[in-house]
Amino acid sequence: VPVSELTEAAAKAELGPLRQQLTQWGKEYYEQDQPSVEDYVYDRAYQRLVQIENRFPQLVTPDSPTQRVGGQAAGQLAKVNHEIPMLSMGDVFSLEELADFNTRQQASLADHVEYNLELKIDGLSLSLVYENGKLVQGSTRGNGQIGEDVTANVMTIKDIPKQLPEPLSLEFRGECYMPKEAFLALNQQREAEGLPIFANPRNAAAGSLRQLDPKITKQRQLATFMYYVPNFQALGITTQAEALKRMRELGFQVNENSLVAKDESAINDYIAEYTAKRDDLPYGIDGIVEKVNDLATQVELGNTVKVPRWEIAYKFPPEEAATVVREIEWTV
Ligand code: NMN
Repeated sequence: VPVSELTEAAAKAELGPLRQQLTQWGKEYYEQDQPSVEDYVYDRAYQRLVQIENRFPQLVTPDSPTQRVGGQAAGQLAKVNHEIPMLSMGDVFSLEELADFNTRQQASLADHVEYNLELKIDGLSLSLVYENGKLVQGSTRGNGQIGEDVTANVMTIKDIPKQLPEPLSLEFRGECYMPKEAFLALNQQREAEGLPIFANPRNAAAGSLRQLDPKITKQRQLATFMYYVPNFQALGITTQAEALKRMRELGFQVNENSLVAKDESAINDYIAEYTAKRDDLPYGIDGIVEKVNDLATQVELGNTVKVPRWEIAYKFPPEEAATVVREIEWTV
């Protein structure tokens, strides 16, 4: 039934099982690193939840998946409190939706908006904290407020600087991922050893970073792309593009395929370019991220309870074969 035709009673009846299903899929994905469905199946169910809640805002509950980030910090790893919450990201699934999002966003702003476009690396978010230039803590996002302490594990990741060239006391955030080649080799090895294989590079990265034994993480060839400085004021920078440049100078890995776009046609060209190049990259991407480039404007736009209003992900359409084979019916 299209959402526009739902009665409130029918919406209410659908919301319970829909939220339960998404919560279950979320647990499998965020906490167990073992998703049972493809992302687009999850995304489609999530979009329906968003649409129903938009139509019947009185039915929104505080425990709805639309109101919270990720999963619980699980397992025996120590917990870390995120002083600045690690949020989720809104997403759109077509160029039209993206243009609508931009139009609405720009209507609330006085000045012309420039965007920084970045690839959406298919890994998991990572926070790195430095004190006087020394790496002192690594943590996962968890539920956004409380993440998992993976300090011993990040110490084994080769491309993460353990010492910065400047005595900064600052947090940096980015994505931890497993390169495609490392993922294929890992699964081959696991198969040969009779172990269960990982569903995709994202889950392999998450499973490898969230280990109790850093020796296991060390064998897994994890890599990072850093993309965010929560306390950017400390660096005296004013744009996201500068943040990327500074992080690169500090020795972090920063993805080289970002672009400052001034208008819709530049945005659409970028999306077309990476939709075509996606399979040739040595790491997985599941979309592109568009960020308001001016950092003061980001602060002005702020966040919802779950996502920043200054960034949005455009997600690539699922591969056609997968769509046909995996039609999953989750509605009641
Ligand atoms: O956790 P955030 O930052 O909101 O990211 C959501 C992403 O995680 C989306 O790309 C979504 O497709 C994916 N996801 C997938 C599953 C699944 O079961 N395949 C579950 C939860 C999230």
